[in-house]
Amino acid sequence: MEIVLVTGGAGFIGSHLTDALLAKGYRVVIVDDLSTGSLDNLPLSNERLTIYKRSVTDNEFLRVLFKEYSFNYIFHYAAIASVQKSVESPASTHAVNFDSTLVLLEAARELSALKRFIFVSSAAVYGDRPSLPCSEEDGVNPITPYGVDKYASERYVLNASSLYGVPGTVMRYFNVYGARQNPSSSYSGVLSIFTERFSESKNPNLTIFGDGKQTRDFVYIKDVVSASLLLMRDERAIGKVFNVGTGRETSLREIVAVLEKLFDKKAIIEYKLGRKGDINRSYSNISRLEALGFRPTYTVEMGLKEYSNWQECDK
Ligand code: UD2
Repeated sequence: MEIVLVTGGAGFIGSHLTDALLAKGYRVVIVDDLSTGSLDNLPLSNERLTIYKRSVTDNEFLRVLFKEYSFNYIFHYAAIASVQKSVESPASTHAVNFDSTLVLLEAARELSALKRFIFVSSAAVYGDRPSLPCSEEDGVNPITPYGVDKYASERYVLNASSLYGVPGTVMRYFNVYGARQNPSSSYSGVLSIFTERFSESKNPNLTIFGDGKQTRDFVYIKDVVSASLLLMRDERAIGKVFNVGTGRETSLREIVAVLEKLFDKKAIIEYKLGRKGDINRSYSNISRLEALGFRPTYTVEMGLKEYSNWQECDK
């Protein structure tokens, strides 16, 4: 049975990938310090699932772990996913968002059965770009510590393919949303915050930073999992970077209109100054991923409908 290491596997995205890997018959080992993830996200009774509540910055633990398991695949999700937090505390976020990648790569060099090291990067590496959509062939311009750490990690992962024979693939996720995304901090993803407000209140109070015309490529969790499984198994992905998005941009104002229609409620919006390091427009060119057979299946309307149904049931 093949074994997959999923760092950050108790988190919003990592836990969905874990479900899909278990359903496909893999054995999954999770390393997660549960700082933002939760055991509630995981099927704890599944005997092919092993969870270690440890940090990916704990080198000694990782050394022992890699002696114990001969991993076939590694997905490196563990990160402090908040761009704003990286702006406020660059040193502490760097230790998680960058150092952990280096340590894992060093450990991966010793694994003879490793088929793939998949690093989860972000659209943050593109920064604020004059030309859109963001394409993997274009240059990058990360404007926050988070983006810089993700980009540096990407380079190490791609170089490890040629330097040490560690077969690496990089996924640049755009704005992922869906079930289990935690709406409760001020750093939470905008769709988790907005959808929760709509589902909980008659007159949802929303804060929009900036004018609300900023756009994002909002990609539903199920499409993200499909893309990740596809990249894991397709050998053409080795040594390459892939955008994972929908190829469409949606503004926050458009999102509010979709939610107003979906819930049949009117939002009360307070506009505040834009956030430091915030990107104005962002959306992906996904032709590289499409060339491997990927098609996004969820529009924002469909994804938000399914997500809000989950939120209602989860109460
Ligand atoms: C997302 C990712 C981040 C990184 C980045 C790359 C999430 C949660 N974060 O950050 O990890 O990959 O993309 O570019 O997916 N906003 C409001 N009101 C709110 C909350 C947010 O107006 O209550 C605005 C925010 O200022 C920004 C937009 O909504 O303009 C999206 O914010 P976000 O935190 O959901 O995601 P982003 O793009 O900063």
